[in-house]
Amino acid sequence: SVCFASFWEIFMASILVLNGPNLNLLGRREPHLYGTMTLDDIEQRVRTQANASRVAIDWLQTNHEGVMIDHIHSVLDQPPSGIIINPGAWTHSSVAIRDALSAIECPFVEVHLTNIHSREPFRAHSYFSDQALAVIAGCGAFGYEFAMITLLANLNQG
Ligand code: CA2
Repeated sequence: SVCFASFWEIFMASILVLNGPNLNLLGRREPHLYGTMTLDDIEQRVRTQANASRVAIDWLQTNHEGVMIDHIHSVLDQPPSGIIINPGAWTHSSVAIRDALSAIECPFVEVHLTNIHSREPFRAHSYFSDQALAVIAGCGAFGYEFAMITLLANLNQG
């Protein structure tokens, strides 16, 4: 089965993109902080990039912690090649999502639109960063694209 997994990954890598609470408001409120792109705009850009790299994308945004955890559990037995996660405010609060992610046997990249280190002090701590393959903060929507490049580069090395 290990052989089959690598065989499959050569032809079709898959990336799960997880977005936490309030990110559905992007582009509609606080553009000075979070930019003018909507989450749908970001998803379109990521899907275009994925198509060009022959990567399958599974995209989720939810405002409900349990929904996020259940979705992570749903890929336990068939993990994607990698996960891109912007946990939103759960970055600073959720041991539960951290634990769920740790159970999945694939690397993840943590993305933040803003530089969480230049904002309120409570945003500087993340429950995810020490487990992440990479952390990208302050690059706006580009962060998702950089995260995909990082995951694919890591796949090709492994
Ligand atoms: O910078 C990021 O991507 C964050 O993960 C965004 C979260 C914030 O709690 C984190 O500290 C950093 C907030 C997402 C909420 O996005 C909004 C967009 C428009 C209007 C209001 C909130």
